[in-house]
Amino acid sequence: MDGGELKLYGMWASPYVLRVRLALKLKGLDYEYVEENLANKSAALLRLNPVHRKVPVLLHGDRPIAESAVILEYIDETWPRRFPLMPTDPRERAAVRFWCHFGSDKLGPSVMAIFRSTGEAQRAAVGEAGENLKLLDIELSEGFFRGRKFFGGEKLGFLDIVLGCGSHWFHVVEEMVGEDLSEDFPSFTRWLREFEAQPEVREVLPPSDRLLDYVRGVRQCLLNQA
Ligand SMILES: N[C@@H](CCC(=O)N[C@@H](CS)C(=O)NCC(=O)O)C(=O)O
Repeated sequence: MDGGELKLYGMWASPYVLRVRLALKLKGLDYEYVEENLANKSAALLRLNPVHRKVPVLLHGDRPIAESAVILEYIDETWPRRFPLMPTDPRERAAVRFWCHFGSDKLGPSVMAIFRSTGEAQRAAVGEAGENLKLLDIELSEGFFRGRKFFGGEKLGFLDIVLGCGSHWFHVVEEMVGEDLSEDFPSFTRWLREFEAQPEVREVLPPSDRLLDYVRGVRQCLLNQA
């Protein structure tokens, strides 16, 4: 492997770790996987990511890289000819980066707020997450990426990985609020179905019942802390 062996420090339910696993899978790169206990982080993780102390961390030879979007860019730039993830056109790259930021600054936090709340506050959080999801739905049907199967075109691309690896939590939200939300977001739902049907995605996604149990446990901890 160019520049040394790859080792990924992760946690099975983390959507950020999933991004890296999917990118490595699409690129056909082998790596050693180290499952972290986030309640008792290893000395190696704390040494490799002293700033954020979070997973994922990718170790390439003796070089640690942290922050999932940074890791994806690193992987794509280091192995550019295997399944390219970032488009080459500057306008399209800007659109990809814009919606990546939207995912981490607006959509993700609004979905997390659903898990942290109950009753009236939870209904408000579902409303806000719904508004954000509608923006993404409109982008898919009318925006820069309209008419495409994936954000990346006919194949998965950088933005599909970034948004898709958190989007399977959509089903967890549906389960939690007890509603089928697919009709409210038709373009998003179509894209998500295509994403989840990809063989590489199916290989890395955790089973939804295991994820649901995990989210219920995390939600209980968050509510106990509130
Ligand atoms: N912005 C980071 C977020 C990573 C993140 O939040 N990781 C969580 C797991 S999903 C974590 O390691 N949490 C441990 C902690 O907060 O102590 C990225 O994109 O990699």
